[in-house]
Parts: sequence; C-alpha cells; structure tokens
Amino acid sequence: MIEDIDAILKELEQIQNEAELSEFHKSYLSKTGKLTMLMAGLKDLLPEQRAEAGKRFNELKRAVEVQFFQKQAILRARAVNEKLKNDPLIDITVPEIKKMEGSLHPITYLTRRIAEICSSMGFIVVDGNEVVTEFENFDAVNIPFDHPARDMQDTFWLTNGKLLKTQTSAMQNEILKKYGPVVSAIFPGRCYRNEATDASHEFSFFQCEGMMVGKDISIANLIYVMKTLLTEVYGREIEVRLRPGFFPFVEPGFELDASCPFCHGNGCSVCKHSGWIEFGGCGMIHSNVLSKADIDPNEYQGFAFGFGLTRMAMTQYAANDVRLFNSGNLEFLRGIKR
Ligand code: FA5
Repeated sequence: MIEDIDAILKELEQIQNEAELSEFHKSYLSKTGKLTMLMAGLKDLLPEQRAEAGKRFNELKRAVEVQFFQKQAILRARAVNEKLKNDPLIDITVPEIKKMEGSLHPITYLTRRIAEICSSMGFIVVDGNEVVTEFENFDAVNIPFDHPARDMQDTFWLTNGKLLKTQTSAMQNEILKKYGPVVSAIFPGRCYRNEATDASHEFSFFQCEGMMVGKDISIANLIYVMKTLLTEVYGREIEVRLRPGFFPFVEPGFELDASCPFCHGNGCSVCKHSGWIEFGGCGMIHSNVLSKADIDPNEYQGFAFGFGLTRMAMTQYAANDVRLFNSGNLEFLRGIKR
C-alpha cells in the first residue's frame, strides 16, 4: 500500500494544469476513487492488523490530500496571473485606489452633538415623524385652518390627507400627550416646505426644537438652556438676546439672537457685521397648545424653542449654500472638519 501511495504522490507532483488535477481528484479522492477503494480493502485484513493499517492509511491519505490542495492553490494562482497578464481590460500598472473612509453627514454629526448637550441638561431626545396630520402640524400648535401663518408654510400633501411636516413644532402635541405635563424634550427632524429654493432656502431641511414643561418654568430657564446649548455647540462663550417675535404657538414669543461665535460680536461677514446671528424662534408655550394636549395651563407652563439645524450647520461648517447639504457633493462633505 505504501508503494501505491508513493506512486500516487509522484503522479500528483507531475500535474501541470487544473484539468489534470481535476482528473486526479476523480481517480483517487472522489467517492469512487482508488484511495477510497483501498480504504475499503482494509476490511479484508486480519483483525489484529486492521487498526494499525487503518491508522497508517489515514496518515498517507492525509499526505495525498495536503499535497493535492497545495497543488490546487499553486495552479489557481498561476491561472489568475496568466489571465491578468493577457486580459486587455485589466491594467495591473494602475496605482492602487486609496481606501476612502466614510464619515457621518455633518447634519447627523451636529444632531448627535446637540442631543448629547441637551441630554446632559436632562432633556430626552425624541425622534419625530416626517409624515404628520394636519392637526399636529397646524391646529395643535394654534394655527387654525384660516390662520395666515399656514400660507408661510406651504408643503407637500399626501393623498391620504396627511402632510410632510413643515416644522418640528408638529411633534409638540404628541410629545406633550405622551410625556407631559412635566417634560423636557428635544426633537430634531427633517422638515419640508414648498420653497423657491436659493442659497439659504431648501425644500427639505432640518430643524431642532425643544420644550421644557412643568411647574414654575420661566423665560430665565429658556435663556439659560439656550446660552448653554450654544456655548457648548460653538465651544466658546455665547451671549443670547431676545427680541419680540410672533409664532402662534408661543406667548410671549421671541426671536433669539446669539452673539456671533466667529467674531466674538465684533462684526464679520457671517453676522453681516452686526455682531449677532438670528438663531431661531422661542417663547412660552401658548395656553391653547397646552390645553390641546390635555395639560392645564393654569397649573403648568413651559418654554419652546426651534431653530434651523441646517442653517446652524451652514455657519458651523462655513457652507455658503444650504443646498450643499442635500447634494451628496463629496468634495464638500470631505472638506468638512467635524
Ligand atoms: C418655525 O418653524 C417655528 N416652528 C420655530 C419655533 C419653535 C418658534 C418653537 C418658537 C417656538 P421658522 O419658520 O422661522 O419657525 O423656521 C425656523 C428656522 O428654520 C428658521 O430660522 C430657519 O433657520 C429654518 N428654516 C426655515 N425655512 C427654511 C428653509 N426653507 N431652508 C432652510 N432652513 C429653513
């Protein structure tokens, strides 16, 4: 049997291509191959010889298999090399394409950063819906059917009567009902408006909204939260100021300005040399909004704020066109330092 194995190994050594190797496999290693047959012949040996011979046979068979697989690897590599050399469509002299690492989209990165900061102040982060009801987007936040504020937020209506939310405020009612009347939540999300797009207006953009409701919540709490949030986002001390502003769902309502984080309030092109950046809207939640969420406004009150996350990203990443964020423009995305 040993002589047989030696002859088999020699035969294997002389094989020069994959076709011959496949033939070899068929003749020796397949179910009906000679080696398998030799194994079957072991049963004819005397019982006292069988164990020793079986062990020896397995060692030899293993040696053939190892050599077979080595040969197979060598022949395959040789065939691939031949193909590479002869295929006119493969140019092995082309330099290696550098591995590109992916990264978070700047809006995702900024959203996570804001969520982190607000969580540290005790806010929960709620993932808002994009498709909402007319009630949630308008009526629940004190914008009844005939209110002119609806005209400023024309959007995309679905055939089922729902719409793509025009403002993150559309989540207020659901959150107040679910978590109120004592709740601190932020709810960043994508909004849609039927816009004639330009460098600062997109049809789809992100806002971030926040609410704090409870007993004894005041404008002082609002100012503290906004100042802390902005100071953390921009990594430097930010001053905030409130100007009267109208939003149907807050009373009193304010426009919130932040001291320009880029020139320390001295005036630069980002803040149009005013030293201040218009940051978003805010105010004390209107009693009608609380009532619509079954919260007694005589017992509880709170503040709400909402700002353009995409616009914030524009200042943060020095983007001169809001549309870049939806563009998938890799040159822009790669240039951003997060
Ligand atoms: C609102 O949408 C209010 N819901 C914000 C609010 C919440 C006020 C809570 C008070 C209390 P406004 O329509 O101004 O407000 O939009 C807020 C911000 O969204 C804007 O300041 C702007 O930064 C951003 N924004 C609005 N429209 C667009 C647009 N087409 N493209 C990019 N950003 C936009």
